[in-house]
Amino acid sequence: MFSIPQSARCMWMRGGTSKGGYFLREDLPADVEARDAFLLSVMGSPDDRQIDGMGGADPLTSKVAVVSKSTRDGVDVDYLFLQVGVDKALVTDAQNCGNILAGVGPFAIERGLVAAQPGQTPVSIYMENTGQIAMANVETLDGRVNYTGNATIDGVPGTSAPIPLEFQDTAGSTCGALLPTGNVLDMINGIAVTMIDNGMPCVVMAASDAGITGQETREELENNQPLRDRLETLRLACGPLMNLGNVTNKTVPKMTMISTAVNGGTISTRTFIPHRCHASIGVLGAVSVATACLIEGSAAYTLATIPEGDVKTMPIEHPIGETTIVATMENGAVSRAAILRTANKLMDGEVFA
Ligand code: NQM
Repeated sequence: MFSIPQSARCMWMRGGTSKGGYFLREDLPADVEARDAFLLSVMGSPDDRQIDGMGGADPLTSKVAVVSKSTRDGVDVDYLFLQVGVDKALVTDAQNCGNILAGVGPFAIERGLVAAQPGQTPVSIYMENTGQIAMANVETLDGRVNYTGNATIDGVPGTSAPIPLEFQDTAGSTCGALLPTGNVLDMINGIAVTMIDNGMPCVVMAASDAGITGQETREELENNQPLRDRLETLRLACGPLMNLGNVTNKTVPKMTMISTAVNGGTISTRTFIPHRCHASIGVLGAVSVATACLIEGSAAYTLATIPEGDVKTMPIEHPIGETTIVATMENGAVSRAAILRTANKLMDGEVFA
C-alpha cells in the first residue's frame, strides 16, 4: 500500500493550446502508483466534469509535465509528459505532448534549473516519453521569463511572447519506425490508411473514406456516434500493427481524417485524440500529418498542396484555424520540424490532492 501526499508544489501553465500542472520531479512521489493516485486526485479524475479538481473536463486541460535537471550531455532538462484521464482513472506516459512542451522551457527557468540569458534563453529538453530532444527558445528579460509579446497561435486568444520549438530525429518516436507497418498505405477494415509516427503515432485517412466531409466542427464530430465507433474499431486494429500493442487503454494512435485545405494551407484535418475530437491538432500530431503529406503514395499525398523547396512551410488546417509546421527535407525525408508556440504562467503555489 502507498500513501499520497496532501499537497505538492506546482505551477499551472498554458502550454500552446493545452493546459496543465508543471511539477519538479522531486516535488512528486517517487513511487509511480502514489504519483498517479496523487495526480488523479489533483485533477479530480475520474469524473466527466473533474469538479473536485484542477482539470478542465477536457483531455487538453488534464495534463502534467514532470521536469528535472538533466544529467545527459548537452541537455538542460528532462521532461516526462503524463496524460491524466478525465472520466477514467488513468495516468499514461504512452504519449508525448508538444503543446505542454512549450511551457517546459519557461518553467525550467522559473525554477532555476536553467539560468536566464540576456534576451533569449535556449533550453534543450530531453523528452522522456519518446527519448528525443527538443530545443526551445524562451524570451528572457532582466533575468526573468517574458510571457508578453506579439505572437499568436490559433486556439489561444490574444498575443504572447513567441516560443519556437524545434524537433530532430522524431521518426519512429514510439512505434520504432516512421512507417511501422513497413507500408506507405494499408487497407484496414476497408479504409486506406497511412500509419505514421514522426513524433506522434497517427493513423491518417481521407475524411471521405471515414464518411465525413472533413469540414465538420468538433461538436458535430463528437456527436457522430457511428463515426466514433468506426474510428475506435479501426484504432484497435491499427495499434498492434503500429507496434503499440493493445491500445484499449492508451491515448495513441491519434486518428486523423484529412481533406483538401480550404484556407490556402497544406491539408485540412480533424483528429480524434483518440476519444474526444481535438479542438485544433497536437504539435507532434501535426508534424506526423505534415510528414505523411510529403510521402508519395500516402493517404495524404494527393490531397495535400505541397510547397516547393527543401524548407517547407506547411499550414495544417484544423477546426479552429491552422498550425504551421516548417519541415526541412534532407535526402527526400523530413529531417527537422519547427513550430511556433506560446505559453503562459497561470498559478504558482501548492496544489492539493
Ligand atoms: O501532438 C493532444 C495537444 C496534444 C498532443 C493530443 C500534442 C502533440 O494538443 O504533440 O501536443 O494529441 O493528445 O496538446
